[in-house]
Amino acid sequence: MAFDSIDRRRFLLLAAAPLLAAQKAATPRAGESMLQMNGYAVNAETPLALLTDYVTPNELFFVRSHWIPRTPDPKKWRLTIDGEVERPAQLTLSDLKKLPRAETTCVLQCAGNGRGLYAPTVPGVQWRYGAVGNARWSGVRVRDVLERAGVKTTAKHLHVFGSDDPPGKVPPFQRSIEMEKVLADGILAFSMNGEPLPVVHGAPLRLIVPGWAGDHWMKWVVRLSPQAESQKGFYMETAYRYPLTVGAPGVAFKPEEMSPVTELFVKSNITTAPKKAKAGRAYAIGGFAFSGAPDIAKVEISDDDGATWTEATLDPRHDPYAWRLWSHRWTPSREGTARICARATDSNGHVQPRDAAWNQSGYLHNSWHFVDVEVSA
Ligand SMILES: Nc1nc2c(c(=O)[nH]1)N[C@H]1C(S)=C(S)[C@@H](COP(=O)(O)O)O[C@H]1N2
Ligand SMILES: [Mo]
Repeated sequence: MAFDSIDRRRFLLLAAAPLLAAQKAATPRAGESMLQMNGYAVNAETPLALLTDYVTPNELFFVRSHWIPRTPDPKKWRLTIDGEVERPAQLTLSDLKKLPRAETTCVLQCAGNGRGLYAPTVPGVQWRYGAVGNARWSGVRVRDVLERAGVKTTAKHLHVFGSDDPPGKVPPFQRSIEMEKVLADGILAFSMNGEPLPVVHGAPLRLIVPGWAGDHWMKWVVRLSPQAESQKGFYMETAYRYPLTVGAPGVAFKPEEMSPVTELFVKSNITTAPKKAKAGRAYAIGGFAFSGAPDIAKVEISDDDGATWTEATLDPRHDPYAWRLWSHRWTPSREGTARICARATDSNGHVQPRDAAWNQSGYLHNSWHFVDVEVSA
């Protein structure tokens, strides 16, 4: 799409304008008080038409925060390491920067991306397509930080704490992640796309978990605590769980019939397609595909509801767990409404399903993405 970066910024500002107006209108008069409905979190998704770059620019990257971030003061900020370690520590950012640098380009997708597309409707932020982006994250390996503290073999789960502080009795966003995954792939990032990590994305330090859903990617990290058991609480035992078996739409499972959301499901979206076309002419179609597997094997396009498929061309740029851009020259054959759809297959052989399995929290939506084009003679 032909947006330059100034247009993109303006676009986002315009998108935020109704929010600001609503805040103004809600200014309480003397004697009145507001009811706090949530933590005034900022949640913003990116329009699909802007997700055409291999690396999503920082100012276009979606934001999902449960509560008002209580942003750490970078001067006073310390990373506390305690729990199952020989040498508990308090590290400054410059201590961390003395460790070997680690960098990865990979997808961050909110587990709830696409929740708004499920029927029956599921409560929660009604994300459609854009709670996803691909960025170059740079920092230090979790493994290096924990080995320096002498992590014990008794530790099986890394408890991760951010500095955000929910109001009243609302449960804190506290999580843990299997030691095996976080030691293999986890990065503590202080830089995003070559710039210091922006505050909304977790400055001074956030966790990167390549291939896994966004709820594991703790922002504003202040404490890491390796433990024998997983963390308890609402965000481990109730939220971010996915059914062990496919259920009927609209029917809820019990928490013990579900397990934590981890790896992303294989998925592709169309970001570029004409709105109108003429039969017999060729048009550029494009999009991205990603998965919880490190690579995308192929992306196929259909304009006959999946009866026949043609392979799209994969862009040469790729990194493990990054998204893969794809493009395709599509020639509509007859007039009328054409419905184009894309289907991705990953390096583990998982094929994107026609319909995502309905689940009560609306996680990991990955149905085929259909786009309509009006074709004239
Ligand atoms: N401390 C903290 N970390 C957090 C969250 C949060 O609310 N608090 N939200 C998580 C969720 S659900 C997602 S999808 C990602 C979103 O990261 P982003 O805002 O940088 O896109 O951050 C994760 N890390
Ligand atoms: Mo999320």
